[in-house]
Amino acid sequence: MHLHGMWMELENGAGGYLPRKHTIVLKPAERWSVAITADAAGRWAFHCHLLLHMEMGMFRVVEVA
Ligand SMILES: [Cu+2]
Repeated sequence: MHLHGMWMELENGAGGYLPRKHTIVLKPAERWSVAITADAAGRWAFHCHLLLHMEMGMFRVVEVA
């Protein structure tokens, strides 16, 4: 999954060192937790890179106001 405009900090259980990512590769049905500091006002795309998945709904707009 790819978030435009802001970093996602991957909560990987490694203490305070959270990898900063724009894109996280997920296996089917896999779940990850991320922390996001919403510090960039605007409308940002949050989506899967597979066109079929985007057409099935894995494309959302994240709005930071
Ligand atoms: Cu996908």
